[in-house]
Amino acid sequence: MSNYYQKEIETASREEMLALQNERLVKQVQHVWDNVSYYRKKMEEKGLTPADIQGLEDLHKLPFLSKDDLREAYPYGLLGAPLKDCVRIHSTSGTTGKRVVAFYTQHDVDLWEECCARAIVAAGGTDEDVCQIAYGYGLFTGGSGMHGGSHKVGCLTLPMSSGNTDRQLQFMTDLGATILCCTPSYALYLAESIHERGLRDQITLKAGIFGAEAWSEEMRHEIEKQLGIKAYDIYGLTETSGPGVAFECSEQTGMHINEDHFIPEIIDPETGEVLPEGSKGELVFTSITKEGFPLLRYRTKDICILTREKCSCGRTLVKMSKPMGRSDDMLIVKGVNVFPSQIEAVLLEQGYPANYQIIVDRVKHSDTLEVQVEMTPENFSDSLAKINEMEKSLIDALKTMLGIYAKVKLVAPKSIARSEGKAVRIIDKRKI
Ligand code: DLL
Repeated sequence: MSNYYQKEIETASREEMLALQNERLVKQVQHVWDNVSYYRKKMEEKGLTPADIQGLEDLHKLPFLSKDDLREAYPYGLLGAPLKDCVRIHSTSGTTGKRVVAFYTQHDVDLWEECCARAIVAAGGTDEDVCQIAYGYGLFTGGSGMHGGSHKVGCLTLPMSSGNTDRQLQFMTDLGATILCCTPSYALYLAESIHERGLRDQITLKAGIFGAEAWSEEMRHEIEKQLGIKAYDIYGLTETSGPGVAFECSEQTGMHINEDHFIPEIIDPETGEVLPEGSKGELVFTSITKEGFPLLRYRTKDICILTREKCSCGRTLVKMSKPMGRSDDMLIVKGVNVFPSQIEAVLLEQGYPANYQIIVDRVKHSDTLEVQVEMTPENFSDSLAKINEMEKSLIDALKTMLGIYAKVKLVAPKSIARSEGKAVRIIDKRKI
């Protein structure tokens, strides 16, 4: 199968998509009511039965689900299909509390892989391509999801998993990989390693599909420049299947949401009120085709904007902006909301590499914010006076962006630990 572009769905008219969503939503609510007692109880508490949900106009009546619900219902409380019909689990990489475990029937796996296939095709992938999957395999969804998508498109799939950079580069060059799938931070690390080893002219990559963590436009330009590719964003979360909930097309102005499987809403994170299209708020998803783990109105905590402008690629699927941070990852420093993505944008704009760490602490009842960023090898040999000047200029730019003072420390190249998966950017000592 060389063309996995599902034209009828991806270019459906608004009326066609609404009709499909209405039909699937009504069925899904009944499925959940019949099979998921945890959610049925939540509906009953609001005096709701499936008869109250006749279509999208009733969606707002349904109760939300949050990560806390998932933890409370751990492990089987939100299972929507008999265990004998489930064929796989995946789990979040969360470091605190109970993990979140999501279940998949074979049908769920098939639909998920189709979503990932759409992302690969949107990035120009065909059955002629060699697709290197350098997302982690295992409990994390990145590796398996993109692997399945790559198979569906008919690419030659290199199931590398993350890490072992020497081996990654050997296969990339020997087998002529054309598409790279990994986290953006690992893509930059690979790019750095390619330059160090003088392999740039042996690289045949044309595209990369990067996601699982926040990355700025500036980081995109950096990756594109260093690897000579087009870098596409991809979004998803374990709770809704994994990568492929939304993906970027050639226009690179936001990610098309696979609306035939996921109904998105934007809500005010404080009040839960549904906001009109174009507003910035928390993204909520209702999965309308899932059997094993059918979450209704799941609060992602990701802050973004939905837009329905005409896209030059021809797809009519609604677009989400790059997440502008998470409402729960959002740092509150001296009462000010700080998103790591704002800091990253300033650093890259000023020509620093995307290797940085944000350290928050509390000294004498007052919050402190420190940004450590690596110097480029060229700057490393600069005089102390020049380095002081550079730090001062960064402090000013951060103050303009954030509205508060952040101490800046320029550190030696390669002194901040590299990640093979999601980068660890924040050290909040106030929580330790
Ligand atoms: O990160 C699934 C995934 C794998 C997506 C590979 C894309 C590529 P989780 O580990 O459950 O699942 O983490 C989900 O990661 O709520 C966002 O906060 C963040 N995230 C995912 N994709 C992006 C992205 C996978 N493109 C959480 N940009 C989500 C920014 C992202 N943040």
